[in-house]
Amino acid sequence: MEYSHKLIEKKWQKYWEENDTFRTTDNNDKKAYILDMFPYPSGSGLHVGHPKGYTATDVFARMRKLQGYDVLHPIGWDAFGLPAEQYALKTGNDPREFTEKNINIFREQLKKLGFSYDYNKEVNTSNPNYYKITQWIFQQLYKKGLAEVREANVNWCEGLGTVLANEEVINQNGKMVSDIGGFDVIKKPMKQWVLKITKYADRLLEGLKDLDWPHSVKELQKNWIGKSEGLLIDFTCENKKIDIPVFTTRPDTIYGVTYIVLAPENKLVLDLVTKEQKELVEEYIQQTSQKTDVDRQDDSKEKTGVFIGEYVKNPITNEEVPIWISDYVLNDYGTGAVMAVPAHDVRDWKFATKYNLDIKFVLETKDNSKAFVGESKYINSELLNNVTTKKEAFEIISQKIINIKKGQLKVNYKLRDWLFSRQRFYGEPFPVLFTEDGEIALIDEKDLPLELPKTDYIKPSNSGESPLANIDNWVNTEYKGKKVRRETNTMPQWAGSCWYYLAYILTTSPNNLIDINSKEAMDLFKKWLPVDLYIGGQEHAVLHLLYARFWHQVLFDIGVVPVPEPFQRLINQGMILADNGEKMSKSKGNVINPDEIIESHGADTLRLYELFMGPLEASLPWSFKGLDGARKWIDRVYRMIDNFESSDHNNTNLDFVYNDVVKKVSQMLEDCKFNTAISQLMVFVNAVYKEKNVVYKKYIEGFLVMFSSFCPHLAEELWEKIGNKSSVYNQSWPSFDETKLVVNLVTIAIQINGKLKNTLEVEKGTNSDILKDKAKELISKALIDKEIIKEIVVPDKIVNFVVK
Ligand code: ANZ
Repeated sequence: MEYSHKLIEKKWQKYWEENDTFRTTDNNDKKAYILDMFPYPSGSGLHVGHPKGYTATDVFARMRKLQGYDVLHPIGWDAFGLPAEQYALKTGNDPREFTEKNINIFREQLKKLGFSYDYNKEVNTSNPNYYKITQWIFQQLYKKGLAEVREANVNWCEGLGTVLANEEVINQNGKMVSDIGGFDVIKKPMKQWVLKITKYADRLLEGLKDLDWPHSVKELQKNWIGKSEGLLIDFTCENKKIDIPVFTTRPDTIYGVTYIVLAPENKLVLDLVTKEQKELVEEYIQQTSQKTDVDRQDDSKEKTGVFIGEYVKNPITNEEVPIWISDYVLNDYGTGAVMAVPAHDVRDWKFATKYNLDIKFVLETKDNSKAFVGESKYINSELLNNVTTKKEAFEIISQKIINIKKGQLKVNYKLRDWLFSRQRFYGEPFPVLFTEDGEIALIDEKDLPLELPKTDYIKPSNSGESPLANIDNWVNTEYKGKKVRRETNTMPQWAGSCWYYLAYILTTSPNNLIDINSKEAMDLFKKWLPVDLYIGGQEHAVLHLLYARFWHQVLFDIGVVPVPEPFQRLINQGMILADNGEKMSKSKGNVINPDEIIESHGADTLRLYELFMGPLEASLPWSFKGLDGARKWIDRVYRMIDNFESSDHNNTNLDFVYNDVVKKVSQMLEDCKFNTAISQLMVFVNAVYKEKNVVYKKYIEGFLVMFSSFCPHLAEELWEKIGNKSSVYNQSWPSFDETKLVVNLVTIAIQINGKLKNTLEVEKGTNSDILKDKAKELISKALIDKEIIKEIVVPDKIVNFVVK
């Protein structure tokens, strides 16, 4: 017999809505803030991948609620963005309407999945009430000197008509392309807002230590920040009286320097170059400007460069070495100049062998036909000969260089400041003004938000600026009696997602937020922060999570939030792939629409199936067979309640299984091991089916409470069916009785030809096959060379092997 998911799911969704069942409470000391990465409400609706993470957080949030916590489990919309703008451009519609429509579709879809979101707390990053605070936070960054307009060599994407952050550019076969759309990206100087995230590099690294995050994500963030500790060393060109600072992490190899290399764009190059070499050098600089950083760092490519005619003195050896330029040295890392040690650096080796430059080994190696990059004994290094560790050599030589005033310790980061302007319409306007004398002024707090102007038709401006540049009466205006010009760029989509987890806390009804900088806000932040569990895709390992942490740390420093890190525990859910293991995509036509599954199998089945597929973190292929299997089991649960009478009398048969299952499920959910927790629920159901008609009511109820976190609709229905009135969501998570877990062990005698060889402790009722296997394993030595002719098993008592 099957149950009608359509009737039941509608019924309970209506009940929850009418009873405001999931409203956030503030009754307890214990709190749980369970967060999903909020979706971008695209035109194509919810993808079947979304419910995987969303169900995981939902199960966890429901468990916490049933355990007596105050739970904050909200959802909202990362609503600004390029697709809506492009749609608007194509159709002449307003991106706001388009976005609103999509949000309504998404919300309906989420409701159909029965998530326990508190929709009173819904936020939308494109709502003026929301971006008022985004703008306020930007102003705080500005006031703290962390935002400035800078002429920067930016990543210009012609295809998208905008500048992109480094984080939004990827390397595709040695070419820089946009991560959205895969359009070509080139370097181009432009005036842009940048946020000085580099000032927080150390804090961002330090903060990772105490977070309960996947190791891989921490590593990605670490590498992205890319801290390296080294030395700045001055090499002096005596002819020109110019000091050239280089950054090196290997000052211990200074005796092996045979030339130095400057980035072609290094400003010193034109002062250093000799007349004879000038033409060649200028030609090379010109060539370099057409290359991308990705190309320049590609180690498989042949190295190129030009000698610039001058020499510098090695400050330790006083040797004269030639100065070269080459594009393998980047201008915006370190000092844009390196001391080259071809014997111990692979790139330098390639360059030196190509141009026939000296190679001098200063570390012992057996094979001097290639660069040696490991550690060994130092040679040809006056101060270091006989030193064997890099660390010691680093210290000795650094001290020497510092003493002779030729250098200083220096920490460098790969992290770059964050390019924060986009030439787009559909984003947050910057709450700033440019006065006629070129000054930057902030719009007063009381005049926020600065709203996006209404316009009939968005079109790109001819000058490569944002479409906002077309709206003359918006751009050129007056403020406090002065003529001013507005910023026409808008903020990147990251801005809204940098603080949305704070926005939920501030929200009293959809898109109504209290002042972020108030005592009331602080009290709420103290209650709810940090986020206890954050689940989302691995694709956000660097960008979103780094940007959000940066803003959070700034807000912490100015006393707006009470804790230094926003997200205490993070889990990346795996993807749901097509049944052949490929990524689902519209173009491949292999996308599965959750609406159809809800229609055919029910939301409870979809929820259960997606968590039962395998570990949450794994990417796994979709299987209709698996989906059917999930539904079959749910039907079995339904029949279990239907067929079995429940009684207040406990016949004790299920004592062990029930308590064991409660214990295991509770721990597994704590560890977010959802698939194995479901297996345990199955163990209980199987045990019930072995019973004769009557089951202890308390056990059935405990089961339903646990089951309700996975399959809330059916759980509510069955809860009602066994005679309860109020929602299963008002119950308590079941506890287990440890004493019932021990009585169930029995000792088995293991015999060979009737003689006792050993004993074995097992759970009562362990089946014969398992007993035989365990027994054989235990006395395997005694069975070697023996032929077993008969195996006698008396469950719970004896295993006897009759041998020849
Ligand atoms: C001499 C040397 C000897 C180096 C040796 C390495 C090995 P990370 O860890 O990435 O910071 N370098 C410095 N600035 C550079 C630039 N603008 N473009 C390209 N390369 C640059 O690496 C620092 C090392 O990268 C520095 O240490 C420098 O080469 C190079 F056996 O100096 B080394």
